[in-house]
Amino acid sequence: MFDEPLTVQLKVILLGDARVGKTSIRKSYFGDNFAQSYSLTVGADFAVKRINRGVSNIVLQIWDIAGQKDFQAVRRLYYDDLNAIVLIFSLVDPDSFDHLDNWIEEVTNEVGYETVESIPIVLVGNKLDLIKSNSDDIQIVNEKRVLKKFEEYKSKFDDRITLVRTSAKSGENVEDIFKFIIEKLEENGLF
Ligand SMILES: Nc1nc2c(ncn2[C@@H]2O[C@H](COP(=O)(O)OP(=O)(O)OP(=O)(O)O)[C@@H](O)[C@H]2O)c(=O)[nH]1
Ligand SMILES: [Mg+2]
Repeated sequence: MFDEPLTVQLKVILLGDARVGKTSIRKSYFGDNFAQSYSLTVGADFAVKRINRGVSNIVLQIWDIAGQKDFQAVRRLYYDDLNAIVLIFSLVDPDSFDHLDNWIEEVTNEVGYETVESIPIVLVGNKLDLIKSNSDDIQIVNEKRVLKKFEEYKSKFDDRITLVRTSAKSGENVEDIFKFIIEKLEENGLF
């Protein structure tokens, strides 16, 4: 039947160093309360959001992967069949920014260039609220460095990549991450 809705499963993975806020972003997107205390992810967690888009029923699987080094071997199990990557650093953790390329490399080693070079990618600078707080004891990632990195990624990934600054604490711009992914996948004809 032509008017039968089409169900599409989309797998999105959240990547980045430990403590950048992957779990917090996932929870914020699902409307859960923000947890101030850190509880590391072991292996991976995932949650599913159902979205109606035109004639399509989208089942958005959001995989929130453990960022701690110890979980590298386990992480590899979760990269299969991904449709989009959310690559997260903390705007107040320069090391997490310096490690972005390592994450691209890790995922590329698992799923291959062809996949990474064809799917939507969202570069996320999280903890925006802390920058706005003007606290003295934080180290902010230089804005020029962020823009330079984004330009570098744009020349590599074209318009399949975007940059979003978020606060998982306030929820600011978190929706934009997933909105971009859904729009790009729709453009690509996935549904
Ligand atoms: N102020 C502020 N704190 C945040 C934000 N996002 C996360 N945090 C805090 O940062 C810490 C780490 O957050 P998580 O979401 O657990 O980090 P993660 O990336 O999932 O870490 P792993 O599971 O170990 O890979 C927690 O204490 C959070 O409360 C944010 O946007 N603003
Ligand atoms: Mg986590």
